[in-house]
Amino acid sequence: MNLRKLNFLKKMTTAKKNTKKNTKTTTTKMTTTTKASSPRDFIEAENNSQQVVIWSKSYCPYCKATKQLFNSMKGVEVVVHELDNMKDGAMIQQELLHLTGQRSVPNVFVQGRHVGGNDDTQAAHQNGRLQDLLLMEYTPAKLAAM
Ligand SMILES: N[C@@H](CCC(=O)N[C@@H](CS)C(=O)NCC(=O)O)C(=O)O
Repeated sequence: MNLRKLNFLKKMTTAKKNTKKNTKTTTTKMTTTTKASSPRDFIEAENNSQQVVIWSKSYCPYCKATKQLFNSMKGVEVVVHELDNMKDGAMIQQELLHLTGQRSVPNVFVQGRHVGGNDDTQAAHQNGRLQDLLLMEYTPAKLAAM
């Protein structure tokens, strides 16, 4: 194992410990406008910079269940984009379909990784994958930049 990889694994262990101690409360942000140059840029910027992003619709019961799940988790920062309240919402939904193969909402990303809809997210919570993703300090984008 090379030194870089070893250092990365050490950092990851520390990150896991720190994350467990973290008691930051969950924040939910509603966004109604986009400043990015294209829907795709906006989606990628959000997914790659936030711990959890839920592409949602305000009236959707499946979205509500997903938001409740993340709101029940301490120390997890969640950003919710209600597509039905956004000027570019339809274009963003179309772009999400291109990116993920999924048209329905919620469309959930954790640490830049696509998790899926509400069913997928609840299942990931049950089988532990969601917790693994939430604890992943070093995302693919960060690793590529190392
Ligand atoms: N099985 C899906 C169901 C999601 C679903 O049916 N969402 C509806 C909104 S409640 C949807 O996206 N409909 C199409 C649309 O709004 O464009 C899940 O678990 O996420």
